Amino acid sequence: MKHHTDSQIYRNGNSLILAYDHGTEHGPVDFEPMPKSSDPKHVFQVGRHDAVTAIALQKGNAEYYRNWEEENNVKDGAPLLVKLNGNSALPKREDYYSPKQCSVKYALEELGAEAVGFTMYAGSVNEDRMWKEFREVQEEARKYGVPVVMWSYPRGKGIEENDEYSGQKDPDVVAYGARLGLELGADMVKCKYPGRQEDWKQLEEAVPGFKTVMSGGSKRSDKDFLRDIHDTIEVGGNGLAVGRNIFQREDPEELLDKLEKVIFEGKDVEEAI
Ligand code: FBP
Repeated sequence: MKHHTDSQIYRNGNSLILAYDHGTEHGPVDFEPMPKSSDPKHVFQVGRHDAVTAIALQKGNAEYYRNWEEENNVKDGAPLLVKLNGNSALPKREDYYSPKQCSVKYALEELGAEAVGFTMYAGSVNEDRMWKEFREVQEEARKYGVPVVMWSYPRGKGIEENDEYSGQKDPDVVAYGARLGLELGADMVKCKYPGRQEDWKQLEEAVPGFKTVMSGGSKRSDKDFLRDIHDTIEVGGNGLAVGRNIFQREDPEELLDKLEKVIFEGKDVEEAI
């Protein structure tokens, strides 16, 4: 069974996934720096930029997205990636867990998704349960022939209580998370950037030829952000899945223009800026 590399979520082999599931994961607090970003229609509109190869939404927003497209006769909206699981910042849990609230069938048949996404918290006491849920998602997605993107975020007691690791951004942990994506049957992994190019190189060496994208993280300057994404691509990365660094900007299109040059046109930071 081959990996899905011919989907609309790729352009020249790379991807820029606009993630907009923060209202679930972090709450409305993420929209405070740019209040217009709490309106999904604003972010859907941003997703029409040519650089965006997918928009990642929770089920409710995905329904809203399809209605928005229909009502406004939008034909060039970003391909839809439905995030099948997710968790809020509200509960006090024994350890990390991301429950599933959308089936592959619903995402594909009702929402017409072009891809699906799943968060995996390896290292949590809930890892076994999440593996089982991922297995079901992955096998179901294969029947429909759509790519599965794993938000591979190892965290929880297994990481925190292991003295060999310095936390969830430890390069060994991040590389391990990427490898799990490959071995559990994802088509692409989205991983946190540990902070140095050599760390991403280590990750790439753990998954030769496998699709990897950097997870955006909190907002930083255009230059710093472009530098990070450039450095990952230079050592084999395939792009970006980004939320706050886009929708927390007054003019996201400006940064998307620059990202397009770095991610899809192989430009240097200085050429892109
Ligand atoms: P950002 O670019 O804003 O970091 O978004 C990427 C993302 O994976 C989102 O899809 C998700 O909402 C968020 O980060 C989760 O981050 P965390 O679990 O580290 O709080």
